[in-house]
Amino acid sequence: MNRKVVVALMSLLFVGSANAYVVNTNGFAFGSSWDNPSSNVDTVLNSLQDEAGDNLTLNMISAETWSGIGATSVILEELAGYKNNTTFGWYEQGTNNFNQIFAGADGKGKSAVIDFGSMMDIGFYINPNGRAANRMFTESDRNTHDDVQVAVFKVEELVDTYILGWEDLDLNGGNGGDRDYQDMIVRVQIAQVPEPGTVALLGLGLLGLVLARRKQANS
Ligand SMILES: [Ca+2]
Ligand SMILES: [Ca+2]
Repeated sequence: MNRKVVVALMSLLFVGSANAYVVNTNGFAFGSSWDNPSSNVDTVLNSLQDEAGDNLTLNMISAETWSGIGATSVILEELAGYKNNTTFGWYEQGTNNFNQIFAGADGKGKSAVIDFGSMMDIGFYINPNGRAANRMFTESDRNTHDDVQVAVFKVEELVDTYILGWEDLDLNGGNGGDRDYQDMIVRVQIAQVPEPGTVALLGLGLLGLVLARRKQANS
C-alpha cells in the first residue's frame, strides 16, 4: 500500500471520530425533561455523534411534509418511558394509509430503508406508547390540538436529510408535555428520482466513451 493511500485511510479514521452536531434552534423554546432534568432535543443532539458526517449543522425548520420516492431512517435516540412501545412510520399526505417503519421494540441505531412505491407527498407519525388512538403527525393540523409535536431539523451538509425530534405527550391534553422533544429522535433521508439532466449527462458520457473506443478500434 502506498503512502498516499495510508494517509487517506488515516484521515478517514479521524473524520469518523470527530463527528458532532451544531444545533440552531432558531429561538424555539424547548422544555426540560420531567424524567431527565435539563435534557431536551437540543442538549441530546449536542451530545450525540453521527456516523454520516462530521460537524453537521442542524437548522430547525417548519417542514411538515416531504416529497420523494422513499426514505432511509435511523433511530438516533429514544429517551422516554414509552420507548419500548412507541412506533414510527410514514403516510401519504391527506390519507389514513399508515405504514410502520419502526416497532416499539426497535431502539437506538435501528435503521430501515423504505420505498414509497412512487413519487409521493408524505408525512411521518408516531403512535405514542403504541396507541394508534394517540397518533401524532408531522402535520400539526392533524394533531388533536393542532400542536407541534415534532421538532424538525434540516441537516445542512447532507442531501435531503432531516432529524425529527418527537414530543410524545399531547402538549395541550391532560398534564401537557414536558416539551423536551427527545422522546424519539429519528434521522431521515428522503430519496429522490434522479434528475433527468444527470441521467442525460451520464448517457452522453457513456456515448462518448463508446465512440472513443470505436474510433480507437478503427484506427
Ligand atoms: Ca423503541
Ligand atoms: Ca417528552
